[in-house]
Order: sequence, then structure tokens, then C-alpha cells
Amino acid sequence: MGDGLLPSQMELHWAQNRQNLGDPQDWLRAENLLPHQTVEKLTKWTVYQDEEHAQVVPIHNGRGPWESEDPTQHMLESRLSNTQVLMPGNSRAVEVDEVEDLSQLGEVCESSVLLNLKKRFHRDCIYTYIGNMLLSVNPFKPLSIYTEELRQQYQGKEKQQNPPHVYAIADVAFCQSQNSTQEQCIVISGQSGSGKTEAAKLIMHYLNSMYQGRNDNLRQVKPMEVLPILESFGNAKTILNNNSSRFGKYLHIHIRHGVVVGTSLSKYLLEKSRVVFQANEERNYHVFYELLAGMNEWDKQDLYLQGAETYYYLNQGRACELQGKHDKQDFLLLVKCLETIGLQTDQINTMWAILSSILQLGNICFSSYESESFEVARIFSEAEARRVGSLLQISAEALQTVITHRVTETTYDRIYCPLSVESAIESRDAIAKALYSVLFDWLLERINDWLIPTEMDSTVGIVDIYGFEDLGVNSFEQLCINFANEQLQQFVNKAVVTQEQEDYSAEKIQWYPIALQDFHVCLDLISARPHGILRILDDQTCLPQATDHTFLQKCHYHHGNSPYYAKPKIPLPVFTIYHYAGAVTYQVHNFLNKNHDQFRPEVLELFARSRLQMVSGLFRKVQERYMQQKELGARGRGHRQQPSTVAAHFQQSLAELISRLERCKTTFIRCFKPNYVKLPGIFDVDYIATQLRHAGILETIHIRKEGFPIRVPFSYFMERYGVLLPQRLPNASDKEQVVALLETVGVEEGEYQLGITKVFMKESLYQRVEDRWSSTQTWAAVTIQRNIRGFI
Ligand code: AD9
Ligand code: MG
Repeated sequence: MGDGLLPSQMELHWAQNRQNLGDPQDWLRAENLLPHQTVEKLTKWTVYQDEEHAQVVPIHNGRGPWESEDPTQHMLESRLSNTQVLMPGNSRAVEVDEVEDLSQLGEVCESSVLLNLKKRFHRDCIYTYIGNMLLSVNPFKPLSIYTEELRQQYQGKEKQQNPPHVYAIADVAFCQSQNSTQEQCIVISGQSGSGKTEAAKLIMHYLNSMYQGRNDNLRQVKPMEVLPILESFGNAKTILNNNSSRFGKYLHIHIRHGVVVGTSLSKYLLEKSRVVFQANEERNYHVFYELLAGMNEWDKQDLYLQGAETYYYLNQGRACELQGKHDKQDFLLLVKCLETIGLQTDQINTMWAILSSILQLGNICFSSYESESFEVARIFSEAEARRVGSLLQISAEALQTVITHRVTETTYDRIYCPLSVESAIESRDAIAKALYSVLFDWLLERINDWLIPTEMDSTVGIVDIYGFEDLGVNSFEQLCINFANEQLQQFVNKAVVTQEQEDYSAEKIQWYPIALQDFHVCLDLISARPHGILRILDDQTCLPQATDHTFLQKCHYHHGNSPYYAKPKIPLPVFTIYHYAGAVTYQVHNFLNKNHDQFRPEVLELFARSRLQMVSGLFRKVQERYMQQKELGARGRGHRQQPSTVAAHFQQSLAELISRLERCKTTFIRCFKPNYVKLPGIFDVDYIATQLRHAGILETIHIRKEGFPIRVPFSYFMERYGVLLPQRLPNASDKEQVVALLETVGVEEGEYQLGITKVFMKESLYQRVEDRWSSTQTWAAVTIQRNIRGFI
């Protein structure tokens, strides 16, 4: 139990008992607050005390608290080494040398930022500001900071009135949405497993709980109820995150008269390849394992379902069991949510039939035989194909034919061309991916139908895309994901500078912007016309004779000399890109195939003829879309058309996202993953330092700090510090009073500027004013009142 105590609790305890105390070490031993070995190591300490309280601050080996090799040890050491001042009535003790806003750090360097974040992290203060930006360090354990009580504490409050929190960001976005016609958007970024989706959920929860029941005439839907559906179908275990989002999402929270009345959802590129392939220690989408764990045996028999280990599509990563995840319970929750959004029993049953069919398809094996001197594929056992036929009410023979043959239409006839085993496997996998993606899109439509309100007056957007990743095997999907992250980071960097500029311009203050890192060279390498990697890929995808190899050769040819690109040292089918967040090597195998990703007409036709209404409906819709595209293509012939490939579509939707964000008032949350092993209590300094560098955090602080990080409205300044002015100036404005007050305190050149409504100060001046003011107050008063840092 002792190990779990927060420093503040521990010190308070000590304070309460101090009258009876001799040696702090004896006390710690007696109280059994920490493991004995740890207490033994406390050879030196400093005791800070005042009238009523005291604390022990151990000094150990002259080592910095974060330099310990053993992560558990360093966690305890740093927990003990916090220098905390506790005073009566101070429910919220703030570290003496710790700041809630990094732009107030005395000295800004990587070490000071890391130390600050680390100290806070070990006190479970996972949130820290840089001006309006929120940094969040994933605690990897449940914290008691998301209670209803706390939520209310943030509602309608100024940001500075409370400690940094994701609720404060949600509240600001909400309030701004009510006071401005501009769309608000919260952009959450960070690498895979850093806590983006959790942050998005907390924001949704916050907004959704606001003013519940305030307006009974409005239909209040509960967007939270769709989240289990999205997670079951869109998330999976990867080596970086046990609950990794495999699609990007932009949530639009719709508000009317201050009440959340609905949500709509845009999705970006679902990772389809996961349906048929998982790397070691990874899983397929959660829903498959949940279905097998949660469905009763009779229903499973009807669907020909067995244990997860028996399916090739589920067991390639050898990680069917995921510790800490309760697939069975999650299945029951999923079913409940599906019913909540209004799906009928037969629709839900058809969904399970589609999922079972995908698993059956994965177990279809092939043998080869010689036909007209070619080795061609034959389905080894027909049982699986027959099961799919029965589950989806299609012809099992026709299914076998489309898996093992390519069909070419001529004016008079259809020619069936047998496939090799390798091509038949690809064809089988393509059908499985098609079934899953069509089902996923259909579900999103149902969710949007249920969530979209009829009327609204404002929206708050939340962008939660997949994080930057470097997996065991990186393919086309990782290139798209990392490209999206690079593009989003470029947007963040530009916006940070622009927002500072806006703040200064609004107050007519002179400011010389510092540029943040510009990633356009790497972005161009990936997507610029005509030779960006994705452009080459598109060209190659449209050429009948091109292969993954010819694509790779073209990339090497055009980019071999780029500092952001590397050819392999030995001739392997890979290339490396030096992204803003690190070098990633991509295997080009199947790039063309994945980019083409068109449903074959004969596959569409087969499923469109299903006797199950839902299945035929789904595929007829896709058929119609294809016909429209074809017509458009025919009409546009002769003009330069955007190729209809996955990469082209992805780039276009990303460009639309960025241009939408440019029109929004954006707030940023930057998430950090504290360690690679996904465990609580470990703050891996090197790991976080790298993430800080990638996110340009130091530069962001500098931008803030090099200017005037403290910005206080004149009226509030006088309200708080007015006592420092011996005599108020008669008939003077607040602005003039502020100047007189600052002169009394003593200012150096360039330490402040006056805006239209606010005084802009350097940290040094602010500290002097605050110190002077503190000396006029009683201790209790000082600690109970919050300082004014939050106006930053
Ligand atoms: V990915 O790019 O989708 O692979 P995310 O979204 O950044 O990634 P996610 O939000 O899924 O990461 O967080 C990963 C895990 O960290 C969660 O499943 C939780 O177990 C844990 N986590 C994240 N944030 C919090 C938190 N505020 N409190 C407690 C958290 N646990
Ligand atoms: Mg996520």
C-alpha cells in the first residue's frame, strides 16, 4: 500500500505525526509506507518545516532522479525526491521548482522540460500546458482524475482556475463554440499508444455530460455508446498498442442551444490488410476474438465457429489471448451497443455470418496441378467454401471459381483464366478484405444515421488519427499512416506560429516570429507531383506490366540522392524514409496490389446475387458506385484525371482534412508515451526526449517564451496586484495604473509591452511582481489563491 501513496499523502501523514517523531527514517519504517530496501537507501535528507507541517526530502548519491538504471527504482527515488510545499488549506500543492506551463520554466532546455514532466508524471499530474497547447503523458493506469466532481470543477471555468487537464481544453472549445461562429477543433497527435483515443473519449465524455437534461425538448443522443462498436471493428492489438486504432477519425460533436445533440464521424483509411495478415504478437480486429469468446455454443455451431487458434486469419501473430482484455464481456457490450443504434436482430446475425465467412475463407487451402503446361491452383478442401456459401447464401461453386480464376469479359463471352496458387491466395484474401471493409463502411453509415442530429448551431471537432508507427513489418498502410502524421505535424507547427502571431496582432504588439521545423521536403518526397513516392505508385498501379519491383526501381532512381530517402545496402525489396519522427523501412511487397484495391466485378456480382438481403444490398451499392466512377472516367477521358487508387483517395481526403482544419479554430493536444513496454510508473527519459524533439516542443516553448509568455488583462492585473500601488492614480485608466504599478516594482528594458486590453510580461518581471505581492499576503492566503499564470 505504501508504495502506492502519492508524495502529498505521504508528506501530509508525516506532518500530522511529526510531534512524535525522531528520525524520519524510523518513521518511514514504522509507518511501512515504502519498501524497507528503499527506506534503507535514504541516507541523507532535508527536513523542511513550518509552523504546522514538515516534509522529508531525501538526497541520494548525488545522482539526478532520472539517471537511475532500474526503472522501478527511479520511480521510487523520484517520487521521494519531490520538493513539495504543503500549507494549511492548500488542497493543491504545487512543486516549488515545477511549473504547470512549460513556458514559465526559468531555463528552457531538454533537461528542464523532461525533469518537469517527469516530476509531474510521478505525482500523477499527467497534463502540462504550453500556452494553449496541452501535453499529456500516458499514465498506463487508471487515475482518479476523471470523476463527475472534477468534471464539474472545470465546467465554465477559466483555464487558469484549475490545474491543466483535458477537461479544460474541452471546456474552452465548448465555450468558444458558443461564442463564435468559427468551427472549433481539437487536434490530438502523438505516436502510437500515447493516449490519443483515450483523450478523444474523455473530451466526448466531458462534452456529452455537460448540461445533461438542461433542455428536455432536445433529443440527446449518447455518442459514447458508439465507441465500443468503433473499437471492436476498428481497433486491434499491435506491438505498440494493445488497443491501436487502425483507422483515422474526425468526430464532429454537434451542439444546439448548448447541448450535445449528436455526432457525425468521418473516417480515414481503414487498415484492410490486417484482416488477412498480422505480424508476430499482433492480432486481427478485436471483433473476431470477441465474437468467438462471447457467443454461446449453439449460435457458434450454426455459424461453423470454433476456437480462435484454429483460424489462419486470427492466429498468425500467435497472440489470440490479450492480457487485460475481456473479449467475452466486450462482446456482450458490443451486442448491446449494436441494438442501441437500432440494428435489427437479422442485421446483427448477418454481420456475424459475414465475419464467420471471412474466417472460413482464411482457412481455404490450395494445391496445384498442371494445366496446359502451367501450374494452377485447385481448392484443397471444399468444406470452407461450402460453409461460406451457406452462411452468405451464395453459390459455393461460383465462389470457388472466382477464387481460383480471373474472369475477362469480351463482347461475346466470358473467359475464365485459372490462377497460380500465389494469385489464388491473393484473390481469396482480396475477397475477405472486401467483405470486412464493406461491412465496416455499412456500420459507420448506421452509426452516423443514428447519431446525426436534425438541427444544430455549432460543432466541436476532434481529430484522432492513428499515430506514427514503425512496426516489425511496415507496408503501404504504414506509409500512409506516417505520411498523415507528418502532414498533421506540419500543420501543427504552422498553426502554433500563426496563433502566437494572432495573439500579438490582436493586441497590436510587435513580434518577430520564430519558424518551427518545416517538413515540406519529406512531404514532397512522398507526395509531390510528378515523382513523389505515392505519385510513382499511382502511375505504376495504372500500368498493366508494372510490378512492385519496377515501382521500387523508379523510387530509387528519383530519390536515391535525397537526404530523406535511403536505398537498402543489399538488394532487398525495401526503401527507407527519414520521417520527422524517425527512419522507417518499408517492404514494397504488395504495394501495387494494395493501392489498386478495386473489387473485381465478378466478386461484386457474386455477392450482389446473395439471397441474404443485407449482403446483396451492400454489394449492389458498391456496384453502383463503380458504375458511376466508370462513367465519370469515360466522360473525363482526355483530361488529366486523378487516378482512382487508395493512395490518391487518401491524399485527397487528407488535403481536405487539413484545409478544413485551416478554417477552424484549433487547439492542440500532444500525447506522449512514457515507455516502450506500456507499463505504469516508468518515465523513460530517452524515449520521451525523442518524442519531444519530434513534436518540436522546445521550439514551441521558445516561441512562447521569447515573446511575452504572461498575458494578463489590465483589470485582472489591478484586481490582484492593486495592493502594490501605494496610491491609485486619480482618473487614470487600468492601463495607466498598470504602468504605474510596474514602475513601482521596478522594470528593466523590454520586460513588458502594453496591448489594447492586456499587459504582456516576461517571466522575470512577472516573478518579481508575484513575489512582491506574496510578501504582502499571509501564507494561507497565498496558497489558497491560484496565481495568474493561466492567463498565458
Ligand atoms: V494509436 O495511434 O490508435 O495506436 P493512441 O490512440 O495514441 O494509439 P490509446 O489512446 O489507445 O493510444 O492509448 C493506449 C492505452 O494507454 C489505452 O488503451 C490505455 O490503456 C492507456 N491510456 C491512455 N491514456 C490514458 C489515460 N488518460 N488514463 C489511463 C490511459 N490510461
Ligand atoms: Mg488510437
